[in-house]
Amino acid sequence: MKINEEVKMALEESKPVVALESTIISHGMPYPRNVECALAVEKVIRDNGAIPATIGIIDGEPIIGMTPDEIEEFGKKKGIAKCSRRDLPIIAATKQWGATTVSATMILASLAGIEFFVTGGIGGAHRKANETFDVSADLDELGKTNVSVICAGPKAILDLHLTMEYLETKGVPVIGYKTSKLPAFFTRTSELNVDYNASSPLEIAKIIKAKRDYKLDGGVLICDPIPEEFSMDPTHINAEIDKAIVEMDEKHITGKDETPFLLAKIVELTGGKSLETNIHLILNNAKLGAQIAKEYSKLRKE
Ligand code: PSU
Ligand code: MN
Repeated sequence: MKINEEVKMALEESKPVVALESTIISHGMPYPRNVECALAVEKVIRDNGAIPATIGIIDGEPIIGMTPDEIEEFGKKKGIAKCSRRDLPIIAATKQWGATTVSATMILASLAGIEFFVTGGIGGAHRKANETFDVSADLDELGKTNVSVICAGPKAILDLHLTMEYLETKGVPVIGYKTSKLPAFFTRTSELNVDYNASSPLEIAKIIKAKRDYKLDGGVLICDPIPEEFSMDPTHINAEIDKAIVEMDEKHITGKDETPFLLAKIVELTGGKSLETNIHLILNNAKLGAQIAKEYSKLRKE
């Protein structure tokens, strides 16, 4: 594993470090907005007092803290493999490039000693998962790897109810930031409740610390609703999501190709509006993630 100097130093000095994933760059957004977004997210993390570490795999070697040039390459290069827990050993042994999903990013962050990770949305139980078994590896990872994830909630392309049930089974606390409703990525709310409505980054840091003190392996999932001014109309976005899912089924797109297909299709169907929303919410998550990481390192030093 290659850990960049700045990240290594920060970890040695117990400074706050926040991991970022690379699937969102290569499979989640089109070029060049993907690169602009990745660099802007890093800046927000720095502006809020933490060190960013974008994670990806280059020629089989995990990189913890990619350079801006590496991020640019990730954003441009075609055909980078989407890498989850399952794919990691293959990508490493065959010396491929790998864009790490939430699950693989958590694994590599944890190996490097990073405990916080900011992204847009996590994978979850897909609609009809009770028949297809299509449950993202992200959920199992949250159940066992000690990295907490800050996101804007699971996307409504998923079955949110099944996703919450699965997280409960795996023992993952789902915390809403200043909300008691589960945010659904493009929208601030859904019909479901989170497990706890936290009012400050410090309160969240204390919950994570308690989880560690009790040696409860796994992550905490923090859901930060998209700011009001950028949120989408639920009726409109849900109608577009339904259309995208119909087309996915018609085209027999399955497995790891589902999520990237749906993300790209929704951008197309909303005339690019969902992409802008996506970028705003990640920047918003980055701010909260850095604040939580900062509070947590203060708590650890007390
Ligand atoms: N959801 C999003 N944007 C994303 C992803 C999910 O809103 O970019 C990516 C993340 O990398 C996540 C992965 O870990 O998709 C989940 O893929 P799957 O559903 O195949 O597990
Ligand atoms: Mn899947």
